[in-house]
Amino acid sequence: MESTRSKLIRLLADAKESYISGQQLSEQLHISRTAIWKHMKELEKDGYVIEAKPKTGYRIKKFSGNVSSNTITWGLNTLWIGKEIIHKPTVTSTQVVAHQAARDNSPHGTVVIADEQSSGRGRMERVWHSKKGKGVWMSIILRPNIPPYMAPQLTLMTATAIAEVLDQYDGIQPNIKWPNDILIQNKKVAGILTEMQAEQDRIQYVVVGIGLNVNQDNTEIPDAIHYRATSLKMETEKEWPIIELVQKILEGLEKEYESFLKKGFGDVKSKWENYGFRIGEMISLHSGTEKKEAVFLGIAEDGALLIESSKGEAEKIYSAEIDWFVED
Ligand code: BTX
Repeated sequence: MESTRSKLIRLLADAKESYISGQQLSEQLHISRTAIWKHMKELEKDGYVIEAKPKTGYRIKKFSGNVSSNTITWGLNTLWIGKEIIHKPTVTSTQVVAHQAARDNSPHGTVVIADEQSSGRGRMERVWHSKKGKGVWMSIILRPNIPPYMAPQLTLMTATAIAEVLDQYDGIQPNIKWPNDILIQNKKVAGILTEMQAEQDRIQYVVVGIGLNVNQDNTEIPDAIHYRATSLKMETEKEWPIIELVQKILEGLEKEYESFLKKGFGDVKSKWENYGFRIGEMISLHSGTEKKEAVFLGIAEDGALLIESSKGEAEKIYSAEIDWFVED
């Protein structure tokens, strides 16, 4: 159900430059004019600029670009993801906060989001640079009723959902580099880190961390990763709306998750393969001292990487260093 606050924003947004009277708003939202006025004050606290003209009405002069649990909630069209949002200006890592929240029984779909991370992390304790106000740095708590061995499929599902969101925008053609990097023009724009707390045959919870570079300029990407990282702004030379991106990612993720539970991984697999980086091309793999080159065929039903073996058959690869012909 759309909240009164979301409806209010929608009515103001639909009116564009014109004013809507307090009377009209109160009739449409079935609340008093004093209540309308209180809602306007709350909107201002969250960064909206509202103009109130006596005897005429209200209009929005500027939408809020400030990330807060309110600004994400208003206009968020989901059933269960993001019904609880924990927003912090600065954290060490949203993963750390989300693990604690999960241990404290935060519900399935809880979102932890920060403006800045001082120790954002990638896989294998690598660093994830998370500049203040320049990207989406968030973690989502999931409590799926699936066996632990299927958890890696959630990473592939998340990557697919993000690629599909980015694909909606003009001028952006995302790829997914197995298993979980989102690339634009061969450079990493987003990463996903899935961490799980499980017993042998039961998942207690999963924390899916998403880092998406949005509004960094060239100079705001550290030198060491300059040649292999990018942001949406660097690709398009314009500022991007972080709140809208967060909302679209959460909405896309909810849809993908529901479909994954109902229909299984097959659907995710084919969507993932639509974006798969270098599918059909030669890649080179190293495992221990063994090194081989093979054609990358796609992903298997269980999420493993599929290559063409020397006998011409499909072979599953679960762990190997892969040289994608771009720096990893
Ligand atoms: P990864 O291990 O695949 O990628 C980490 C590597 O990516 C680093 O070693 C570095 O080379 C490069 N890198 C670091 N920062 C960036 C960046 N901002 N853009 C592009 N490349 C970068 C990928 O790990 C998973 C990242 C998940 C990040 C999210 S943010 C919210 C959540 N909280 C948290 O601490 N991590 C997750």
